[in-house]
Amino acid sequence: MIPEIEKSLNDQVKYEAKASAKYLSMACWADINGYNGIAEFFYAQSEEERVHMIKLIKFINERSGKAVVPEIEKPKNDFKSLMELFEIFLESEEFVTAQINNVIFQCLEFKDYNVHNFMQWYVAEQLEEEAIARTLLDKLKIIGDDKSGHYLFDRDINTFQVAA
Ligand code: OFO
Repeated sequence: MIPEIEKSLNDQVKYEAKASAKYLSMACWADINGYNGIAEFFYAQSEEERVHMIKLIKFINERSGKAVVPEIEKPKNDFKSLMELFEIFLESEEFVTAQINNVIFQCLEFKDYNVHNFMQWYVAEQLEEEAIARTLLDKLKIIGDDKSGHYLFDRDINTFQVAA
């Protein structure tokens, strides 16, 4: 495996691990503040990010690279509001998308079409996740500070259909 690409993929492992830890922390906050639907949503998101991380790790190792399990700092665990929670969610997804785009760009520079092909799965996944994050934030903006709106948002969050 091209060393520069191996380094970028290992960086990506770290971003997925960080996203997983961040969403787990967000799930905990939601759980202890009575938002059970939102907690379930972020527990599931956290799990998904872990799956993304493992998929990268296996790919690196199978291609004669060396995957590095990253050290992760403690994520933020207190949030001012649901709005802040979902703003962080969208920012986090946008950040990951930008990093994936960098990897894709690098693959083209090095003419590494194998990794380029592998990364297409992440491109599609990010498209979907960003769409979900944007839709949820838009809904919260409509709801504003309305408590019964928050109640319904929490109740229904796992049933929203989002077209990416
Ligand atoms: Fe890993 O899918 Fe979002 O960040």
